[in-house]
Amino acid sequence: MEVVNLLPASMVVADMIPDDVGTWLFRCHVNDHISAGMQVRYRVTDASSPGSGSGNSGHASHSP
Ligand SMILES: [Cu+2]
Repeated sequence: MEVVNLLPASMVVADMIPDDVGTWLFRCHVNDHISAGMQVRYRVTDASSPGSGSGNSGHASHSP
């Protein structure tokens, strides 16, 4: 599942298990929300690879 639909004033908790390393984008698909900053990049690293332990992470929330 790549997209979760939310109605105004609703929320969902979604667990994500990455299947590839890299920098990924997490964002809302509502243009006004994107303009307001509701998007974040996050980095998935290979925990078994030396020196890859500290990647960027982000936190985003959705509100009406
Ligand atoms: Cu939004």
